[in-house]
Amino acid sequence: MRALLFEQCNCFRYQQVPARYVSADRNRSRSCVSKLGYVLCRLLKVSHDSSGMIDENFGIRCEANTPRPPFKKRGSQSLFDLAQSPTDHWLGYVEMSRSTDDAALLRNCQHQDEVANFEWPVQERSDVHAKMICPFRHGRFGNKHSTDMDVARRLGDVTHIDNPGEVSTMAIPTLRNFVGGAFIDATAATFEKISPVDGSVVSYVAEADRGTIDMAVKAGRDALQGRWGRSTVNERAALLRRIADRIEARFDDLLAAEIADTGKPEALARDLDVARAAANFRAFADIISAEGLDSFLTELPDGRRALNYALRRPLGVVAVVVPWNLPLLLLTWKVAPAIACGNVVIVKPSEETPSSATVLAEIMVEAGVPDGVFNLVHGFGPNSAGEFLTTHEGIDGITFTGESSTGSAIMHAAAANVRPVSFELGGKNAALVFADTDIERAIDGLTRSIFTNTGQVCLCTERVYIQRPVFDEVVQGLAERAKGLTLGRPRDARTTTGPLISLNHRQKVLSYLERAQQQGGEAIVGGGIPNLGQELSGGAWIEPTLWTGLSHDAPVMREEIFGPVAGLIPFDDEEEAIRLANDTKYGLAASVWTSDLDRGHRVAGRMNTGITWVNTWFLRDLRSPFGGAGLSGIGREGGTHSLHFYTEPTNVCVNLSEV
Ligand code: NAD
Ligand code: 6OD
Repeated sequence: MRALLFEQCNCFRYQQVPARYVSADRNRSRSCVSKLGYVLCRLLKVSHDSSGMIDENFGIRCEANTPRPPFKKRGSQSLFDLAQSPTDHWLGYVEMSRSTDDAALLRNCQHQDEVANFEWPVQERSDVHAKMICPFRHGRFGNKHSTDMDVARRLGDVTHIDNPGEVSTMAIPTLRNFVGGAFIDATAATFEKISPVDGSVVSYVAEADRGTIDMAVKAGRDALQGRWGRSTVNERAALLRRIADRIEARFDDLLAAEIADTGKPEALARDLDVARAAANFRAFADIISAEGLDSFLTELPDGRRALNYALRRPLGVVAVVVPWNLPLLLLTWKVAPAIACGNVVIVKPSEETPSSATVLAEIMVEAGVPDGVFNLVHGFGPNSAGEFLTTHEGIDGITFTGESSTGSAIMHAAAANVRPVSFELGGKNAALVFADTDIERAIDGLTRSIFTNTGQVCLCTERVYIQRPVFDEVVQGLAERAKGLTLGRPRDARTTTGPLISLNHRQKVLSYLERAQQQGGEAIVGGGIPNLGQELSGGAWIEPTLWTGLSHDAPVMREEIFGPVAGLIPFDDEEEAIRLANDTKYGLAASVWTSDLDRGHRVAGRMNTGITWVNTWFLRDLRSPFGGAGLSGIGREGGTHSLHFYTEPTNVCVNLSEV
């Protein structure tokens, strides 16, 4: 056998690497091997030196295109235990041995020829500590600053190297649908989830077909007819708290999943997405526990009396269809109240963000959620899982977050069976900056409201109206802040801003950048694709962008873009500001920046939006109503508003008269 070092994993994209492939670039080979070594070291719980090379007591050997050694598939239930068919992508394997000679080999391989010509002993080696079979795919290990921590964590969850010499398997995970309390065998079709950071494959995802949706509906129906259908509020509140506890216990897995799918900065995923998932379950445990019921003592003029009281019965099987921008936050925001009210859910996360929902399915099992109460189906919208689910006759209600046009399509679907819908849709949110504001505080808040999550929050500001006397100062301050944002890998602590979710979405945002220019906008910062080097060139990166010079009527100021962009427009007085802010088909959110509290209350009260912040942005109280007017949605969720949507009130009238 011959020792081979793997070149950047690009070469594995289309599977077979040439036999005896040797890197032409020593540094890249070292980087790749280093990452493999890092992962193996974590698995074997040995140290990994700070320079990135493996522990000096370990050698590492990578072979390509060899016959597949015997392997043992491990039966873990974990998300990433998905090496279902390693032969499909079999490329080679890594072997690690306790040999200082091997380590020395790695350190000393200065020239490719040395590596190419090195002959490994053919006989079985007694000092082999572990082998890891790696069906490598593009980008998993090859990128210099890649998410090796994520990979290590993921592998650490599923790859068991318990005994020296034992063979274990690892692959890019295939995420499965979760129905009736178990992950079910992958359906025929799978699709690739691509990382927006560098274009690498994050996972293969089993796409739910109509049959899978039928199974999920049946599993839900069975649960409703069983013990779950008779569960008490106290039992459900306790269950929600256990789910929150398990979310916290699996915090790092959820974090890794969310980061891998979205590329968002770790701090954001940690502080917003995952933290809110636990908070959502705790909040609705409290809310359902405290909820009272309507009751009326009825006294008629003729002397008859009755007691009227309302019961809340669950809707039944609820379809939960959510987008990719805050995947876990938005999903749990709906699942928590739905389960609190005694429903069963069939969740369809976005095709762009299947991972955290899959971890959540595991958590449901760990928390003891009865089979069939939480079901998860993966796939796309039209002619896929989204459409199959929302058009299914067995669905009793649909709660949806996403684009307004998708909401419209789902409303058509719901109309056929006259099903209730709750919609949280798009926005073109305005900020009003008055001259009396504390400028620094306003600039801080606006920077967050324009650029958080690379502008991919439905509540983000895309229209900033600034009172004329402070226009230049605010514009300059915002431009400086935008220039100060750091684009980069999610686990890099310096990163403030991740990529857009996909190249498709970037194409849409780029088209607005072009149109803004045609419509009279001047990009005072940004305006294109940043150059972040070769390694990130496959990612969906975009420059944070601010425009001046656009008129309020320009189409780019009227349509939701959903990127790190905003147009800055001057106004003269309060009436004009209110008119401009309200002149939109949307009605989701607004923010008002002023030191005059009277003005703050006055202006907020006149905004045609579901929510208006005064001197802050995205500060949430989960008991308050949340939703939008106009194209921004139908209904409100949050606090008792959620309970209203997820239940059917039933009035009971008891005659108290003697006749
Ligand atoms: P999207 O509407 O494209 O997709 C949302 C979900 O719907 C996905 O799971 C998708 O697969 C599914 N879907 C798409 N077409 C479908 C169909 N015909 N039938 C059934 N399901 C279908 O939205 P997106 O691009 O994922 O998310 C971005 C949008 O979401 C933005 O418009 C943003 O403003 C909006 N959003 C709104 C809120 C809010 O609270 N108002 C929150 C987050 C995001
Ligand atoms: O905070 C929430 O509950 C919520 N639904 C936020 C929505 C953000 C939109 O991207």
